[in-house]
Amino acid sequence: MKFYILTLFPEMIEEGLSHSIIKRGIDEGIIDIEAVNIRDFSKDKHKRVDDYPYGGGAGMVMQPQPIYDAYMSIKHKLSDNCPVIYMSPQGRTFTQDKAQELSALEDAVLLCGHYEGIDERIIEEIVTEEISIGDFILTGGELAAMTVVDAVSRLIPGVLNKEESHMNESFSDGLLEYPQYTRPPEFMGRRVPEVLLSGHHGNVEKWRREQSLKRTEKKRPDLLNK
Ligand code: 4G0
Repeated sequence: MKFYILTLFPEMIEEGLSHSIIKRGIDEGIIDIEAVNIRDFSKDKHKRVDDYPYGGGAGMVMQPQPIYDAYMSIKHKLSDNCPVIYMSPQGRTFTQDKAQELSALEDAVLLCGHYEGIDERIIEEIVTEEISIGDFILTGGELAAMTVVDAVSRLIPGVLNKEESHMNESFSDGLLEYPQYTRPPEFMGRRVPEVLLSGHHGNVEKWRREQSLKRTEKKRPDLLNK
């Protein structure tokens, strides 16, 4: 899968996604990330990409032309049904289901806004959907885009190894993960639950299922009603 990221901070994207699991996915050719610098498409002699909002008010708005030209510069490389996703606090909340849906695509464009947002005509003209990673405001859409790339990439076959893949199953059953322990058997006077040391596989499975349910009830009761 190829991700095209339209941004004012391409180095932030490249640096942020150049580690561990995502790096391996890129190195193995399973995923590809192209950060396109919107500022390169400014026609202003000072390379400006923002301007004052019509009607007045606080803050600046990203102008439509540099974003449009940045998009047109990659358009010939995009698949026919490639979504153009605007990372915005006004979008639908990103979920594991949404990550699963996107992971089936050939490619996706992620548009990162700054300032008070972007000129509405870009949303009408090129954006196909808006996604939010949660109800909070960030300085820019880059951290949101990187979150989406990470969550989607780890669902693409071959990006995770066999061991790492098990971690996906925990959220897929809609329950939280059971408690995990490693050596030593006692730490600060706290013992690892005896059942885990017993070697009785059936009992271990039963205990873990109970713990998952209890934990979900306590920490995320909203998940149980789904
Ligand atoms: C668009 C995404 C983009 C509009 C982006 C800000 C949070 C998220 C941005 C604004 C972002 C998120 C109207 C402030 C850039 N912040 N929750 N910041 N406004 O996904």
